This record gives sequence, structure tokens and C-alpha cells, in this order.
Amino acid sequence: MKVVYSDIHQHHAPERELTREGYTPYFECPQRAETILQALRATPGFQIVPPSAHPADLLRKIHDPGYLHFLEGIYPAWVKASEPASGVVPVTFAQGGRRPADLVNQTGYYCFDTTPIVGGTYEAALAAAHCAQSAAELLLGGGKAVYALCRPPGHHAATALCGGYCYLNNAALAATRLGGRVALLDIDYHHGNGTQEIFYASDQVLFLSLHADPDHAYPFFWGFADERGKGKGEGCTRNFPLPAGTADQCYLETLDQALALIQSFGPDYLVLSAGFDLLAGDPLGDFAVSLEGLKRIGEKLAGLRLPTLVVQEGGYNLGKLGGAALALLGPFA
Ligand code: SP5
Ligand code: ZN
Repeated sequence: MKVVYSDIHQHHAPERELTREGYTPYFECPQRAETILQALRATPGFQIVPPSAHPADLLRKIHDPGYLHFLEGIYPAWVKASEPASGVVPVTFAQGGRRPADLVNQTGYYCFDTTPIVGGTYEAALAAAHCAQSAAELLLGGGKAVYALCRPPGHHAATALCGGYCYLNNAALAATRLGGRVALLDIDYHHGNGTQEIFYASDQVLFLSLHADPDHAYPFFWGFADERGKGKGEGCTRNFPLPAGTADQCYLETLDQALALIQSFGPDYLVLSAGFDLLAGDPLGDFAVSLEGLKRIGEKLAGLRLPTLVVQEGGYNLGKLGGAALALLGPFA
């Protein structure tokens, strides 16, 4: 199986994030991708390839031009305005209000939480987007399964919003590049609110997400079961909120419901937003899914026999990420 990876992600390394506990170390760290890469390198059957360069046209199909302009220019503008060089962090949020003219003041207009933007963030997010896009092209070229080892992740990034460690929506880019009918299944512990928003009115992308109930878990405001799409996309978004402590049996039974919906949709491709924070012991999660359970997830998905693009999302237990990638991808290799 081909693994698309770029080491440019290393330039995105915020030293801290603002959480309820104050400033805490940044969970979404470069070692996440490196430990996964190491595990794949040490295992026969995986071929690591760099992304090929791409024009930015595809980005503009899913992201707002003003948002892309902000992401690209905010860090230098922020530093030039004598704001802290440790990173761009919003403290006021637009909540539907108007966009300010000044880039620095636009911060709370294009962010839904305190996810920081540092020097290197845009470059890394762009490289991750290119990994997803290149993976889509490998699949279009006849690959059966391709893995985009993206960092930073993307599923919380919406048309014109960053947040949840995400800036550009890698999985949405891949689905858009693939074209045709795409089933986009999100198994990250957190709801993929960005992906949901991007495809909410689409009948070409079936978005399904299994995640912690937003009633008690981040991102809190989206991912409830009655969010099902709108317009011609009505019914093409399906959410499966799950309780704290969800373990293999409950998870796999819920997954079966999602798989039945995928089969009746009849997609040309499967895109999987793969977050390993669904595993027991994740510092940001409270599920109890085992590595064996994750392997069963991989087997069930491989059993759909669809050309499949796996996109890396979250997962923060550094000791488990390598084994998690092998467990999920093994059945496809
Ligand atoms: C891609 C992804 O998985 N994004 C998740 C973003 C979650 N952000 C919330 C961070 C809250 C940190 N709270 C630390 C609690 C430690 N017990
Ligand atoms: Zn997550």
C-alpha cells in the first residue's frame, strides 16, 4: 500500500495551546506522524511516497478565498503588529458578525476555537493537503487503497473556519479530487464538523460520522443525530453520537449501521477520516476501543471492496499510534 507523507509537517509545532486548564503542551505534535511513519517503515507492504506538487485550484473548491488569504498571511501580519510570536490565538469570536478589514482583527472571524497558528502552520497544512490530493490521484490511477499520512489533521476545518488542530480539510479535498459518488466515513473520536459543513448540501458525498456525543464532548455544537443534511443533500449526512466508555462491541454494531447506509448509497470510492483517538487510553478521548477492535474496523471497511483513501486525523496516545495504523491498514494491504 502506498503511504503519502511529507516531512514539512515538522514546521508546524506550536509549543502550547490555550485550554480550560490554561496553557498546556500541544497534543497535536510532530511526533504523532513520525511514530506512525516509523511503524509503517518497519513493516513490509508499505511504500512511503512524497506528494507531488499541485496547483491551488482544488483548495478554492472547498475553502473560501478570504479564509485562504487569512491562513497564508496571518502569522507574518500578527508578528509585524507586535502580537506574540509564539502564535496567533483568537480571543474574540465573530459569531456571525462582519469581517474586519485588517488581517490581525480577522482572527476571531476565521477561527472557532483557540487552535494556534504559528510560523510554519500554513506551509504544513498545505503539504498535508497535497498529501491528500496526491493520494486521491494514486487511487484514480488504479490503486486499491492509499493512506495519506496527513499532519496537521483536517476534519474540523470548514469552508471558512479553522479549529480543533485543523486548518485545511484534507479528507474533503481528497473526496472532491476523486469526484463521483463518495462515501466519507469519519471514525475520529471527535465529530468532523468541518467535513459535515462542506458537504451538507451535497448529494454526491455521503458523510457519516461515529463520534463522542457532542452533549459532553468537543466540538460540542455539532454532530447530533438529527443533523442529516439539507436541500438535495438531505439524508446524505448521518451522525452516530456514542456515549463515554464505548467499547468494541457497541462501536462495531454502530459501524454496521453506517456500512449498510454506505452500501445502499452505492459509492464509487470510500474516504476514511481515521482518528486514532477512538482508542482506549487516548488523552483526549473516553472510548474503550481496543487495537483488536480497530483491526475489526479495518476488516469490515476492506470488506466493502471499494477503492479506499485513508486520511489521518487525530489520535494523541503516542505509544499507540504506530500499532493503530498497522491494525487499521493491515486488512487493506
Ligand atoms: C483532530 C482532532 O482530534 N482534534 C481534536 C481537538 C480537541 N481540542 C480540545 C482540546 C482540549 C484539551 N483538553 C485536555 C484535557 C486533558 N485531560
Ligand atoms: Zn479527534
